[in-house]
Amino acid sequence: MSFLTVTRLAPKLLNSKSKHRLLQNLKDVLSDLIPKEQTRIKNFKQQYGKTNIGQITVDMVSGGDFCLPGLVYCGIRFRGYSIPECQKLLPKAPGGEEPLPEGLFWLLVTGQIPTEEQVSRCKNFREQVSVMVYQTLSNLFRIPNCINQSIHQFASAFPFQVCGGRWSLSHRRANTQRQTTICTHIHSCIHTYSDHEGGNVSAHTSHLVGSALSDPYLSFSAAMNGLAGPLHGLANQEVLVWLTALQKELGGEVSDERMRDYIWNTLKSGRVVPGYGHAVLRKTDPRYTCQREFALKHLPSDPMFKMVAQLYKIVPNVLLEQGKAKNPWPNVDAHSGVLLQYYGMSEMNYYTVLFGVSRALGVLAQLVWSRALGFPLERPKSMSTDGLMSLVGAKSG
Ligand code: HAX
Repeated sequence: MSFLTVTRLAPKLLNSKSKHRLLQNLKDVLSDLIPKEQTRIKNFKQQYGKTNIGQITVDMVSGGDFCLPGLVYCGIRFRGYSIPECQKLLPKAPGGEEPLPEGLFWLLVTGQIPTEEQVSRCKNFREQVSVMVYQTLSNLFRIPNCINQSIHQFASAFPFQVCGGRWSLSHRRANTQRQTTICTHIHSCIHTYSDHEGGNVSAHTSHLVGSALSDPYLSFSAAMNGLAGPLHGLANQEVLVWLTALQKELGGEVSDERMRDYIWNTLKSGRVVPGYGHAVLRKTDPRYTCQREFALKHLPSDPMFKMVAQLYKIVPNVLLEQGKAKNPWPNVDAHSGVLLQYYGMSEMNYYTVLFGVSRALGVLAQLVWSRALGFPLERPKSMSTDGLMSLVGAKSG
């Protein structure tokens, strides 16, 4: 896990190979990069493999791994580039203002900013995908397991009561064409979802499953099931459900005071404010900021956006006053639903699927490197509570 992250945070090093500008195919570029990176990691391990990089405490072991120093983290960056840098440097569609997904994938997998020619070759590859693949993907929405999951008692038992939908929805085929058209308009809003270091549930799951040499399809499916959780990817849908309920209950424009009361009622009923807080970030999510800037430019008068903007002024103070959340600031999911809705994607159940489409770019780029560098099976050592107690000399009675 740690070496994977080292690779992901060493982009500029890979970037220095200017000759890659001449290689137009992704496969050629990777064939050149991979042996060099293999050697670099091997040398690093040989020299520093036994170097101690931190301490492990009982809190870390029993606290969901949150603080284990297994990942290097320096904010949300794509191979070292900030979101605004990516927006500036990556190739765009003619007349477009946002990076093309193929260019972002190229960056994620190679660490290099691609040329327009390189991106267009990737796009050609996409066009070769057989119709059967699309049909099969469409049919996957009907996996019986997922239907079972949506009616299972866990779905209703979850304390966050507005989490109505599942990512594995029974998406209505009749709408597929319309949704696809909408998707092409809004893909520029969603590139921000593609990657976010290796520790989040979806990225980590794909890495874990892939470490058993499960193929990319299996690894990605597993990741998507993690993404479907309301504390992770489903949150963008939850946000919109919550906003809609807020709008319905309070009416059109509302005072800050009434909005504050509504937020407190949410908290007092034992629910979380969706779209706020984060496991590792301790500031406003830069992906939120990116989407906010997009909204300020393209939909400044949209009533839902105005509500999101008003919440941004109020929620952090309420969460600070409550004193529980370590990060009172909005995350990426606080905004995306409003953008999607504005562009006509009214089926909220589909939001997490879109997140998944975007996240595929990041986790699959990661998987390429995991295999190229031969990362081992991931197998954390586990121990019982009694074992942990005796390890630190505590009485187990
Ligand atoms: N509203 C109310 N309470 C919150 C909160 C929020 N938005 N965020 C955290 N808290 C509470 C936690 O529930 C926890 O309470 P308890 O001590 O009673 O259990 C306490 O504050 C400490 O939590 P934390 O350490 O700050 O946060 P965690 O690392 O445990 O959890 C979460 C991080 C993102 C799951 C959390 O902030 C949350 O539930 N947020 C709302 C759901 C959400 O927006 N999820 C999307 C996150 C981004 C993402 O992955 N997108 O895909």
